[in-house]
Amino acid sequence: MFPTGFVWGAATSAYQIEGALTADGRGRSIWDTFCSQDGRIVGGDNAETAIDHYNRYRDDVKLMADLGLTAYRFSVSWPRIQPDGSGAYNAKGLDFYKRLVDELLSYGIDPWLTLYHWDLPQALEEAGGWPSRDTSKRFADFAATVHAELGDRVRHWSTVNEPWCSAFLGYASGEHAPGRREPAAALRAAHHLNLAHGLAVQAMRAQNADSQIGGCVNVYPVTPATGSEADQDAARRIDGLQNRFFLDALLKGAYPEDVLADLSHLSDMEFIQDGDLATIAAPLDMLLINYYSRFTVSGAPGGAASAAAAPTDSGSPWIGSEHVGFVNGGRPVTSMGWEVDGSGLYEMLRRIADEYPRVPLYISENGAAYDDLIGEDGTVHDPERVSYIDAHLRICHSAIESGIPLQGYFAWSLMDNFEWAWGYGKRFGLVYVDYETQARTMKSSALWYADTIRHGGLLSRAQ
Ligand code: IFM
Repeated sequence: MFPTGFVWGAATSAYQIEGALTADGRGRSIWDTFCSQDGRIVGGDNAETAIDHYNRYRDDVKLMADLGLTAYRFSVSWPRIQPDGSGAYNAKGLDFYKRLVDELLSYGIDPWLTLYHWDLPQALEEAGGWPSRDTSKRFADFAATVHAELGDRVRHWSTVNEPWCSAFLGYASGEHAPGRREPAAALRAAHHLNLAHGLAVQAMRAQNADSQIGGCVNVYPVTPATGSEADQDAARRIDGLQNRFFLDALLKGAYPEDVLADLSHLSDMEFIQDGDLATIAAPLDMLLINYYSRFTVSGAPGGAASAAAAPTDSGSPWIGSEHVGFVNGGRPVTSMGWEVDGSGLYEMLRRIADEYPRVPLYISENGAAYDDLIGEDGTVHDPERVSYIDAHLRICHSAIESGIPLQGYFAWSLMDNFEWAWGYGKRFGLVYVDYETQARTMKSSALWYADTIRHGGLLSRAQ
């Protein structure tokens, strides 16, 4: 049994589900541009319709109520609310989120709002994008406006979802929008995403001390493939870029010295200005943790190829450590090629609770893609997903028992959706979506999750 008050949620993001990219005055985002370029998205997919949540949000909220969710984590689309990323706001865009939130509240579902899940207004990219410091300031203004408009009905706020992905997949490997391959720019982007987080926290705090505000990081435990010096150095480097660059900044107010040294050939770091780190480390009410898998790495020359390679032609996101190989650790994998390893979740929770004490923790994303099929009887049987979530929830339970301040869990994702460069080929949902008809069908994992929530804990071990 989980403690009373444990948050049982599911998560989505605007660009992956809404569609309606030109409706009601929405501006253009970097992902609209990226999807229109050849070779960027598997199968040439795009998010013009996605799963039509913009028009079907009432039915989708009803599904959440049927599942018994106590909370729903979603993001707002910046270009829907502020089409050019600066200047005029679009009342119709804001109204959509007000209607969505009111619908959630009418079922007693707590809205958890993420301000940025990767859909930067295209106009801001044209002005320099995240490598430009001004984008952080634009984001703080945007955060203040959304918070002023929705702060009366939304209590839980998070700033930037997975800044690692925006910075390093967007500006180093080019696997994500805007598709740039400029390592030095990616480093600036990473700092400005952190700064954007800090400035937004300040702006929201100044308006309402009751809001619960957090940052959101995607963490991976990193294991050296062998005990060799080269492999251990590879693990230190990847852990530094993936985990410590963001955790240390947000929670300790410092960048790790070894990571700055690894990157010193790229920049003199002049973009890190006095006071930035104090801004970034503004006290948080909660830390949102996205967890999927573990990395095993090798630093040997000619090391193994990535175990989770990008779907399209792209460079390395691991700036300064491009030589590191990602090795198959021999565990079962999901259809993303990601290794299933619940013990890594415990490892990261323990480490975060010990190194950065006193911050309440939430798993804000956890889940798995599998090749789900709808049967002739209209059901979707996804035992691997049940077993994945069951195993990770058991880890969450042990973490709580061992004193880690973990207070909630959000499955990724509520529904199948647009999986970025992978298009629609990867299904993460608890709910199956038929992309032709937009029909929603609860998979067996959804029914299992609903039972778990109803019970307040895990029943017998999932098969
Ligand atoms: O779909 C993504 C989500 O947008 C961010 N976190 C990881 C998920 C699965 O790749």
